[in-house]
Formats: sequence, C-alpha cells, structure tokens
Amino acid sequence: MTTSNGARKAQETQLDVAVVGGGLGGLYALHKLRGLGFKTRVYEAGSGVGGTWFWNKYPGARCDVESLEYSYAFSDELQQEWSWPERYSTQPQILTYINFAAQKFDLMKDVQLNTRITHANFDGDANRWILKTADGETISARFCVMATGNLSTPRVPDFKGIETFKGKWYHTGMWPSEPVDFTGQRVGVVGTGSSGIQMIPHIARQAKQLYVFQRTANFSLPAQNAPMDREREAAYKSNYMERRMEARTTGFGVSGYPVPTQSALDASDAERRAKYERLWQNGGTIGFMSCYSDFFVSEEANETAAAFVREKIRSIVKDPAVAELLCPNDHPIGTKRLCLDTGYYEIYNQPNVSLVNVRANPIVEITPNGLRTTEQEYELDSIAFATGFDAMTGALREIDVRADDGACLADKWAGGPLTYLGIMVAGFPNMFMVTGPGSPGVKSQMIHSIEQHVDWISDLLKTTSDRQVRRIEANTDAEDKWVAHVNEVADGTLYPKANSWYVGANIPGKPRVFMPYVAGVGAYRKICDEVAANGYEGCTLS
Ligand code: N01
Repeated sequence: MTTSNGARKAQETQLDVAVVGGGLGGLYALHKLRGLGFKTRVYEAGSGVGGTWFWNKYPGARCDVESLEYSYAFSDELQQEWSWPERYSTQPQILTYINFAAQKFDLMKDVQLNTRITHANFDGDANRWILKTADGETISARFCVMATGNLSTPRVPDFKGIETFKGKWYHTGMWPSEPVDFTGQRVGVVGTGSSGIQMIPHIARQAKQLYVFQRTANFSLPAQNAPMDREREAAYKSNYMERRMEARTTGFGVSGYPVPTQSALDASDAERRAKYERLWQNGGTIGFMSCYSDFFVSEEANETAAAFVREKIRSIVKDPAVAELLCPNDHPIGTKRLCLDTGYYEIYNQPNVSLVNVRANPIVEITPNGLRTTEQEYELDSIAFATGFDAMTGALREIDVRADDGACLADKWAGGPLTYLGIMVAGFPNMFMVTGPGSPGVKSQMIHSIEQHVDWISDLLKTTSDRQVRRIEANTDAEDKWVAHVNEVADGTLYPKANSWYVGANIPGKPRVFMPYVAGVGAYRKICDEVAANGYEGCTLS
C-alpha cells in the first residue's frame, strides 16, 4: 500500500529470516532456509533477481569460470536438466539460468524486488533485527542474512567536471538494460580490470575511435571460449556430484584442479614453458593459479609465469611501444584478479584503437566534449567507466547496521573489516554474511563458497532453534584470532604486494587491509566444520 507521496505505508512484516540481496547467495539462502521451515523473505534493490548478473550488463560480460563449474551444485536435478550453450557463459545466459532456478524452486513468491534496505537495527530485548526499507516498510526478523555481494557498489571516480559532459557516460556495474550502440562514435574506456578487458574488444568493433585510458596494466589470459563440447558436458553429468565433492577439497572450489604440490623452481625451464603453453592453449585462469605450489608465495616462481605472459603480449601486439605498455610490471601475476579475455590484446592492432597511459599523464577532468589528461584533451561521444567497485565492505557499509547499544558496523569496520570466519561480526548477534570479508569467497568459485556459507548458516540456525537458542553471537576473542589468522595467511603470500581491490587500494581513503582468506576453500571448509562440530566454538549461544 502506498501513500499519496509514494511512500509505502507503515507496516511491519514478521519473519524468521530476512535475507538482504537477491543474487545467487540470497536466492539459495531462501531456498535452503524456507526448506528448513523458517519463514524467510528476500529483499532486493533491483527490479530483477541475479545480483551481479543483473547489474553488470556491459557488452562482453561473461563469467571467467567455466559454467559447468560456475553453477548451483545443491540440486542434481537442476544441474542435470540445465544445458549451458558455451564453455564460459555470457551475462544474459547466466541471468536466464538464475531466473530458471528461481522459477523451478518457486522462489519469487518470497522475493521482494525494488526494495532497498537502508537500516538494520538489532533489538537486544526481543533478539530481533528491525530492518527498514527506503520506502518506509519495517521488517522484524529473528535473523538477518546479508547476501549483499562483494562487488555490488560501483565506483565512478569523482572526476571534476563529469556533470558537464555533453555525451553519455556509463559504468559497467550499472549498465542500462537496453543495448548501447557505439557505432560510429568516439568512445573512451577508463579502466583495464576484468570488466574493461572483457568490454573493450566489443566496443572496439563498433566505435569509430576507441581510446583506452589505462592506469595499470593487468595480466589477462585467453578464455579459449567455444560452444559447449557436448561430450564434455555428458562426462560431467555422468558424475557431477563426485566432481562437486572434489571441488570442496581444492584451493579455488573448482574440480580438476587439486592443490598443487610441485614447486615451479623444481621444474626445468623447458618443463615450465611447456606447462604454461598448454595452460594458455587450454584457456582459463584457474589452471595457471593452481599449477605450482609456490605460485603465490615465491616471487621467483611467480615471475616465471609472469614473464611467459609478457612474452605472449609482445608476440600478439605489433607495436612494441604499445605492447610494452600492456605488459604488467608492478605486481606478481595473480595477486590482482587474473583477467580472462577473448581477443583483448589483439584489438590493439586495430587502427581505431589507441592506448593512453594515464599513469604517466593522469586524468585531470571530464570536459563538456570529452576527457582531459595532463597531456591533452580527448574528444569523446561516450565514456564507459570500468573503474570497479567499493569491494567486499561497500554494500554492507551503505546500510546503517546497528547493534542494540547503538554501535554502528561502519564504525567498527573503520580500520578494516573484523569478522569471525567471514560470516559473523562480534557485537552484532543473529546477523550472518554470505561470503563476507575474512572468507575465501572472492578468491574462489563464488557459487561454491555461497553454498558452503548458506549450508553452514542454515545448519547453525536449525541446530540452535531446535535447542531454543534465541541469540547467536560471535565472541570478540574468537573474532580477533580469526582476523589475525586471515592476516597471517595473507602475509605469507604475495597477495598483499598488489594495489588491488582485495586491499581496498582502488578506493581513496579506504584502509589497506587484505580482506579475503586465502588458505583455500578446502582448508577453510575444514575449519568451519570443526567449529560446528565443537558446538559452534567462538560463539555464545543463549
Ligand atoms: O574493476 P577493477 P573491474 N583513473 O577494480 C582503473 C569481478 N569481475 O570491474 O588498477 C584511471 O578490477 C583501475 O586502475 P588501477 C572480478 O573479480 C568478474 O574490472 O587502480 N583508472 C583498474 O584498471 C574483478 O576483479 C568478471 O590503477 C582508474 C580499473 O579501473 C572485479 O569484478 C568480470 C581510476 C578497475 O578495475 C572488479 O573488476 C568482470 C582512475 N581514477 C568483473 N580508478 C568475471 O568474469 C580506477 N581505475 C566473472
């Protein structure tokens, strides 16, 4: 019901579990928790479900994990009946799949679209979360599951003059639903991370002139995408559940890539090159990241792969100066998200594509007619920002989350996120995060980690509800120990060396803290299972 000014009339919805976010995590949480008898409802800001795959509609958006792996594992019926058209699926294909799953499991009746949660306050007397929506609805729930995503707060840098631009500008993470046609235009793309690298070849095919404004070169590997090999699909489907179980023991949650045991430095140069060449021809990033045991811990070992990829770039890009600019040299390979492309380096051989070094000559302002660097002005009809996200903490910090003593989550996290297992936060009882900071989520096949978290949270809620527990809270000392452990593991690797969104380096003023847990999904699952087996140690249940 709405009032004359459009605000939803005050009403209070009573739930067992409120789930914030209708992406892959929120939808699975709904399915699982509803199945356990909890009255559950999902609140989603978008006009459709799908999360990342709903918002990121930029040209070329595609998954960088093979679809036979990047898909729900909880239902063998679903994975047997679904058929992916390509090895790596496009955004529209994945969104179709998510909607299919939502229909199949009759989820939509408990999903409220176009609803942004703005406040979440814990009422300690009633042990309930009181959520408020942007249009005035109040929701009271025993538990709150934050499935708000890790890359769901797009960031357009606050370039001076952007409001004066006479053309159109876009951000990959809030791309319009209707297709954007760049035919005949002068287009600027700012940003060369995963999104930019996927989008640039598509825009290059349409634009009269494309300027790619690159601040930092990234490593990218070829997807070697192709129509789905039906024999391979049939082989998967003949033992899908075994594969899913195998994925649980790996580093990244993908079957076929066991935790490596051989050092790159124990292989001969010829052996290494042959392996890297095979992986390059096979396509994908997981093979590279799982090829040697010291890929992420030894700079010398890592450099063998980095040098191989630089050689490939030089062999593809004809202009040696452009090739050199595209060769990453400021971070070990893989310590920023390794990109996956189709024809990325090749497009720099097209006469209508120019690479602009905005490390040497930074962007100063957006002008009415284009973009000005310290060197010159570029006249543009459209600008596409592929400048990333306020990752991992942005979406949760946008909600005013408060404990019953008024403490605010954003304040607690001012120096970086503090969590227990990446799932709970001390001082914020009955609230759970799906793939939160301090978990391996973003360093794994996301759906694998989503399912593991939702299953773990669901078991916890079921077990404790059966025992009449009304309040579940992570202990501060357990949280401290977990944060220290996450840091210790990261510090033993090369990851912190890169200025990546994993450390918040892309957001000015964000504290530099390495946020994901990088011991691998197998090791992490073991810890979570042990915590549960020991009566949810580290938590107070009352
Ligand atoms: O964002 P990014 P993304 N001036 O932060 C540049 C996932 N994803 O959207 O490196 C000039 O990686 C910035 O430069 P620098 C995936 O996990 C997955 O591409 O900070 N440049 C960088 O080049 C990925 O990692 C898929 O120096 C500026 C770029 O913008 C994550 O999403 C596909 C700038 C931002 O790169 C984020 O990727 C796409 C400025 N002021 C994305 N500010 C899959 O395939 C920023 N930049 C599943």
